Amino acid sequence: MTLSCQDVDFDLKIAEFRINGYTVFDDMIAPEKVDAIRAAFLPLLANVQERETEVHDLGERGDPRTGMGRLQTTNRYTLTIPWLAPFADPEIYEHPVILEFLDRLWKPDGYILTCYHSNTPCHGSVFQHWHRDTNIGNDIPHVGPETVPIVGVKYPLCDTSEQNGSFEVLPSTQYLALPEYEGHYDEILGKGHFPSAHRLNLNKGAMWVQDVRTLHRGTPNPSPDPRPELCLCYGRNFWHIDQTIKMPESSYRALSARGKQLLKRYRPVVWD
Ligand SMILES: O=C(O)CCC(=O)C(=O)O
Ligand SMILES: [Fe+2]
Repeated sequence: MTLSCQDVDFDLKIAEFRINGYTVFDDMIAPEKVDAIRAAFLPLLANVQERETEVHDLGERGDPRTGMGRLQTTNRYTLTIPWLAPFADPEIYEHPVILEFLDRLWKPDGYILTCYHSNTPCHGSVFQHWHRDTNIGNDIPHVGPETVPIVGVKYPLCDTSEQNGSFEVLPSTQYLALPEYEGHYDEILGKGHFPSAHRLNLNKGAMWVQDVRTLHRGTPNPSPDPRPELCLCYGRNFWHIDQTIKMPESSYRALSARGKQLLKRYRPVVWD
């Protein structure tokens, strides 16, 4: 059985999110569904791995249906996820628990879906730099807005642990906005005592919500298998982000009313 809204103390989850800068929901997606998504994802990853042998600044390349992505750092890939089955599943992007959480964090219908991508450390990957997924500390120095306007809703396609490169987070750093620290966290965290650094060891089927400001890093994956995690980005209507989900107009027309509202800023493409 997967989690439903009646099982969740949303006030508590909002408090976790506001205090820690992320919150985890277990048992959100049936394991068989995650396995089917993993099976469809691995060939896309293999194509990107074969083509993208060097780290470069040219952005992601390729067709999302067969593998659009790039080598981000040593043995670590980012891919755009195609808006197609089994990835584009309303049981996931319209998950009632996620939408209820976002409705309470922001307001109902006050946000849209802006991107669908993935992060995958493979065998031999190394630590990323400590970073945020936004430049807010530099763009708006000394100001930590109370409510972040964009979040990543992520789900791993396997259990994650120290053995396969689980995500590492420094909780409660989402309000820290001192420009003189930005770009220097590796040095500071490497030298000092920061015992709150925490590995997000997740169960397959979990989904979690990340405040994009919270400091974090990817970690080495010493295992033979890739550790994929897919990320749906949700943002408030007023927040500009230079990313859109692409799909044919016919796919958009087939969405539910809520799906149409969430994806209203999609970019139409012709997929023969
Ligand atoms: O998924 C991970 O291990 C971390 C990826 C990440 O934080 C990023 O690429 O921005
Ligand atoms: Fe990141």
